[in-house]
Amino acid sequence: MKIVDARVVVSSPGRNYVTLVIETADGTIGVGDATLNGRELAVASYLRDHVCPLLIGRDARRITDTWSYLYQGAYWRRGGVGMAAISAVDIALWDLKGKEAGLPVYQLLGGAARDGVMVYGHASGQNLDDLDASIQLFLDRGYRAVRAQAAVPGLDHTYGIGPAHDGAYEPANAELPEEEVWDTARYLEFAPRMLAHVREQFGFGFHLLHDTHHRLSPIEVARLGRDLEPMRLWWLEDPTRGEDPTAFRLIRSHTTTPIAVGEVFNTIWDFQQLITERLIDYVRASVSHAGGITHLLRIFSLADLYGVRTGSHGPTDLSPISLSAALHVDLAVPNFGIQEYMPFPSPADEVFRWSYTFADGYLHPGDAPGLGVEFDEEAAARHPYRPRYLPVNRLADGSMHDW
Ligand code: CS2
Ligand code: MG
Repeated sequence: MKIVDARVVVSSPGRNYVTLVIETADGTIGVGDATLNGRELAVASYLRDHVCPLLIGRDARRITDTWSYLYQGAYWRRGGVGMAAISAVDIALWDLKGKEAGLPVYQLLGGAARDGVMVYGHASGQNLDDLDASIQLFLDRGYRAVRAQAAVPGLDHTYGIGPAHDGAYEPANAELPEEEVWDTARYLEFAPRMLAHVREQFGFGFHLLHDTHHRLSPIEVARLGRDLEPMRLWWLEDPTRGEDPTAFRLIRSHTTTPIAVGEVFNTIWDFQQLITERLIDYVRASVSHAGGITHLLRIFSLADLYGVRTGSHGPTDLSPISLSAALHVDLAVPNFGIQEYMPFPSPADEVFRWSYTFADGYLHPGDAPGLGVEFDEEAAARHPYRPRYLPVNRLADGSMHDW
């Protein structure tokens, strides 16, 4: 299983994806996702210029050693770009290991601990009527869990609103970052009203989630969490910035609304205090940003010790390779909670052919050897990279705010 080639393909079948392709001497191909939305080329260069040359000649079977070689060997630790690169290598090596064994990756992780992976869909609306229609669509399709986001009255843009089914729910479609205006007071008045409306309309027979996208101060979250307690959320996501774990002590001391954090984190160290002090309920890490399958398993094992469950990041700005890798982990770990799921619109399906399937609100990664995703490099070449950025946020007076 000697590695003879490692190449990076940046393509844009709907949105930008960075894909690592590792080939072994017998012609087996392993694929990894290295996409970092809005900073794609930095990871592509990290891989092409600094990692791929180190992979040639290595034994693809030595996953843990390769992980440590790239992490410790870089001297510089952590960070989004470097960790996305290491994650892609790790995911591709697990894909190769599964292919060599002739087994789906989840079998190598201990086998299925459940029959399917419960997912949540993204319902949203410009107003409450649109939101109702969107939620109804997900319930009709069999989803057991739905995230609800609606436009805050009086604001021109609100995060998370859009035609969620076509993968364009976020305006990552500008050649330079668009500027949006945020107003916390309006949001804090609206969000409890919006989520109470959802429970009044649809009852409590499904799991309800909501994402605050890092925008509140800890004391504002404390109040929101209390206001939302009657709505029995599955989770309130990223209610405040995640950099300061002690902020969550304050939140925890005020509310029983469950908290999910970590889609922007990239190592176990980012989670350590949040998990060991039981300050959060769900780990939101992405397999392609938090060190691949190898490191994600470490984070999830730590979480399991403290009764914290998994809730992996899975938007369409991670490629289908990431979603497949996450599903193998989800199926196998004891403390699985829920998985985010947004179906990939065409033409992503021209470039990536996945074998996971959806039924009754659950995904299953399938039983193809490895991850079960084929990457078509010729199709990818038909969709070249386009510079695209996420928006930024300002307050009404022009101050920068978290988006
Ligand atoms: C979001 C993400 O999925 C989520 O919960 O918060 O879509 C996030 O905005 C993007 O991954 C940013 O690229
Ligand atoms: Mg989020």
